[in-house]
Amino acid sequence: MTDEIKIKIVVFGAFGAGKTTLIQTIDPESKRVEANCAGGTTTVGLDFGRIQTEGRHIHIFGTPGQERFEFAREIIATGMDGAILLVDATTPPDHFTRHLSDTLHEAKVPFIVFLNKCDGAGANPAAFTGQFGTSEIHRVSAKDRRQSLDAVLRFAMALTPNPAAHYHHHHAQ
Ligand SMILES: Nc1nc2c(ncn2[C@@H]2O[C@H](COP(=O)(O)OP(=O)(O)O)[C@@H](O)[C@H]2O)c(=O)[nH]1
Ligand SMILES: [Mg+2]
Repeated sequence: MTDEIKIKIVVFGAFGAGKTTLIQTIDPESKRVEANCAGGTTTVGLDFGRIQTEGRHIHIFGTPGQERFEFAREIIATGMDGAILLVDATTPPDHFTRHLSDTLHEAKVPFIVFLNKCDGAGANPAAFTGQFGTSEIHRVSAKDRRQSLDAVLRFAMALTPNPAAHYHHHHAQ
């Protein structure tokens, strides 16, 4: 009988930060799920990937990046063991990303920051120094499989599965 540990990781980040790319890179079999919300008038996309390693089943969910889908993010985030905040390092720090960071700190969810698109000449990771409190920051390219997988696995292996973890949002100021 195997005693497999399930780990739920949720990827947050603004629209275009690279969430779908990251999940596709680490799990080429990952699925994109379309959910109907707001009475069927709005479609919310989410990504779902898996990594199986050393007795751990790691489930990775990508959240919708649009601000108005706060409710969908809450549902996807319920019960997460850890979070990744994905940031597009080719654009200046923005209010929405700061809001996500504040929310995750308040929820006391273990989370790390990936400064993404660091493969490109346009990336300016130094602009994000001090933006995310005490959270660890990694410079990555979501298109680079080894880099992305290494960073996600190192984070996932250090997490303690916590079935009681919840995500509480607060409104952006
Ligand atoms: N140069 C570069 N482009 C990236 C990287 N990750 C994502 N992109 C591009 O950024 C755009 C948005 O990525 P996507 O994964 O759809 O973002 P999402 O909205 O957060 O899911 C796409 O055109 C990607 O090809 C990266 O690491 N480097
Ligand atoms: Mg996406």
